[in-house]
Amino acid sequence: KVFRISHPKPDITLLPMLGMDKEHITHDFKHYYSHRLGRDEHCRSPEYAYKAISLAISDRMVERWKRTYNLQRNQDGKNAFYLSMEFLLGRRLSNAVMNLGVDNEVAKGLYDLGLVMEELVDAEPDAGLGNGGLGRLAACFIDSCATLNLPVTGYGLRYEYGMFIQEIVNGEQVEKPDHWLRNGNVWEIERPEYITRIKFGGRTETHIDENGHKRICWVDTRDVLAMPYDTPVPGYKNDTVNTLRLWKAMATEDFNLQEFNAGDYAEAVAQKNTAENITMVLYPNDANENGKVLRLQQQYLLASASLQDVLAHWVGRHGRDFSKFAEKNCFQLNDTHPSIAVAELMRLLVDIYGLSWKNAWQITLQTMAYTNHTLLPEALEKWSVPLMRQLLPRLLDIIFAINADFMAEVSARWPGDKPRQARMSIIEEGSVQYVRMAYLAIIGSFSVNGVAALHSDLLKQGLFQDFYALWPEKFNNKTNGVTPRRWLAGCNPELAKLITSTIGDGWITDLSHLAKLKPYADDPAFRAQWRQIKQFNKQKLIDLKQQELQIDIDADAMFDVQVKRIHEYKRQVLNILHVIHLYDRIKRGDTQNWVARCVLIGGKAAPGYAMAKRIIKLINNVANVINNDVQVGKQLKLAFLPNYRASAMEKICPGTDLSEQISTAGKEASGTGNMKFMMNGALTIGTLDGANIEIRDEVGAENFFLFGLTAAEVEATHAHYNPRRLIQQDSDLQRVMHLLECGHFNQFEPGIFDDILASLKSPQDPWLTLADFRGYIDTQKRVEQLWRDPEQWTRMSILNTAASGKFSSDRTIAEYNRDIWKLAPITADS
Ligand code: B1N
Repeated sequence: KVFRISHPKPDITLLPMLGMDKEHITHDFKHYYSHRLGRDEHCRSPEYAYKAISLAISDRMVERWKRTYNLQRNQDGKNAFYLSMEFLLGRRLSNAVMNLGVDNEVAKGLYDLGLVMEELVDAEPDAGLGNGGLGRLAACFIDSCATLNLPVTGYGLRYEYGMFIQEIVNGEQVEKPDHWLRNGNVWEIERPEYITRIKFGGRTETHIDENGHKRICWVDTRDVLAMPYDTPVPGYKNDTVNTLRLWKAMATEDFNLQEFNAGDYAEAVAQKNTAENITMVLYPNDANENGKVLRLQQQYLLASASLQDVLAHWVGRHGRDFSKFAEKNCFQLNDTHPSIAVAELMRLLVDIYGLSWKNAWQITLQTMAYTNHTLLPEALEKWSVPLMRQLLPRLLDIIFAINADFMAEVSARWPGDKPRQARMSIIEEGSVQYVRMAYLAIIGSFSVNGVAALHSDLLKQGLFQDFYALWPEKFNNKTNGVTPRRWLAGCNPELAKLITSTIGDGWITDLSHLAKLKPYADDPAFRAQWRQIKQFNKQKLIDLKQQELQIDIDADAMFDVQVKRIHEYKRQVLNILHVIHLYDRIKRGDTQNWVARCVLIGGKAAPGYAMAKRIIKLINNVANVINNDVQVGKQLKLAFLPNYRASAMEKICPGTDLSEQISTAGKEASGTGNMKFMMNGALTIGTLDGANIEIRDEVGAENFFLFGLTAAEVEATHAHYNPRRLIQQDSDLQRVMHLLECGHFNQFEPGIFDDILASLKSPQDPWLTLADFRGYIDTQKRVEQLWRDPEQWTRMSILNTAASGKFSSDRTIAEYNRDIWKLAPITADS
């Protein structure tokens, strides 16, 4: 028998709040450095100093985190959940100190100890749990939700390996695993108390219960556990700290042991790997299909664990009364990746909580909302029916049942229209059947949105037109945005300071205030300061990159930048054609009024995307020829920036003069890098695609360098596209193509660019690169004309920042909340 001294109630709460001044923070810093991490004054490692300061900051966040949780719980209002396979958080320390409002205290305190805050910040590995725009958008969104005091929880996966690290060897991309958790992660808290169990495989059985009701059981499954890890999401100086809950797959305690006799014990334990593999690695494909069993397992684990978590919480508070569930909960699906949640919510409500199908469907339809992020057919997810039957048999049954109800609705609306039924069915027929996940998402959601005005229109007119005809009220637009905390205040402190000293600091939480800068565009003194800061940021970028890139860059050159995933539709090749054209002009001596340029290109290629990898090689080969040509000298430089990622963008966008947004019109759903550059005073050269259109609307056509076919013209051009004729008719293009075709950039590597050249010259080229060549070259000339007038350039730079207010993710999230979520902000006095 165990004897315990029992207290009526354990007194373990209510420690006094920790001090936010530099004395208290540095005290805790020292404590963690010496006691928790066990280092001493002889250990001068920014890694451990980073960890120690992060622990001190994390403590302060945890206090506000609990407070937010309790306020939210007491308020008992509606909650939203952002389900996403990707949260590209980047670095957390600098963001946390800024949002807690202790950046100055921390920097001063560390300085007194002989430490430089920036060096500690740079010691943090990026949390690269995303590919590109879609993942970074999710990270900006949760920042804005916390800043707007909205009760929104992020749900995602805790990949052991994030986005791969890109190295360039002999001009080619080499992928290195990103074991970002190697040195621990001070920003997360493991929560074994909320472990959930996820079923895979097995089969379904029908039982009749004591009331004579049919109950379906999913049996003989191979289960996996999902362990939650919570990361705090601090709002900007508002004491709100929301939660990002990331799931890690784990083997069940009894994993497969029963299947093995004692002799196979080691084998059975080794099988744990199969379970834990599920969240081992992020699929590194951006806007492309993944199609692998492991990916479907990831998707289901995210959907099931998150929904079970929300339902368990609901039942804990309300019992099995779901009558108010839809009033109080909303799930936002970040693309189709988590859209199996539609079927999973049905399963949980019907099979586990015993609701009727009809009732469960009402709840599902009132709680799910779907965001589409791409029109590219190769990115539209389809899962083969045989695969789904094997892995998720119960979910497949449910999808077929949803589809049967839906087909009845379609045939009632359009009697006898069989082709339309086939077009709209969740199940694509063929030698193998497929489940179309986008259709499941649309049918199961009350809201469907695109991510920029053009994109949302194209969804209604094209890809989803049948669904738009059936349910026009479901469709809406939510133009993307980026958080001004990270993407202006944090990454560009000098510019932020100038802006604040000019118009006050209201812009940090209401970016529309930036419009007040407009009159200053005509103030020469202000322009001089603005220009000086840009110059400073360019120099900083040079200092950072010069050694690594081994090229001599001049801060007076125009910094012309294209950083984003490498994809044919984004047309990095068009950029290269322009660079080769400039090189050709230098070699021909056509250099009157020359404008020195430094062209920077960065981005990762999906490891399986051969053409994208070849484009990287092309950029590097062209760079080699140009940068080593003494005749070219400082007139033109080209560099590929390896391992582009969120923290790299924080250094690149403040020092950029010209932002390249040159995708084939109609293909880039929105783009968000375009917004970051604009905020930081870059001018844009771009097509009428995605959010570029809205950027141009905001800043005015005269302050934007537009070129290229419109989306409608792109569609019309395909039928009669004749790239060979375009080459014949344009002597500049002819010379550029000749340099490429004669192997000038691949003297000892014959044929390596043949695929790129063939696709440029193909009448079937989906990206119509050569169709936009002339317009692009001419527009670049206009860019140079303006560059030669620094006063005018600076004026336009200021006007771009001043007009960027719309592109705050605070505005985007306010719209999601107004039109879709309808949440009341968390307040202290409720
Ligand atoms: O989402 C961003 C947009 O700004 C970009 O224009 C868009 O290309 C991007 C499958 C995707 N669309 N689809 C993806 C990512 C990963 C994956 O496995 C598709 N990413 C986008 C934010 O709206």
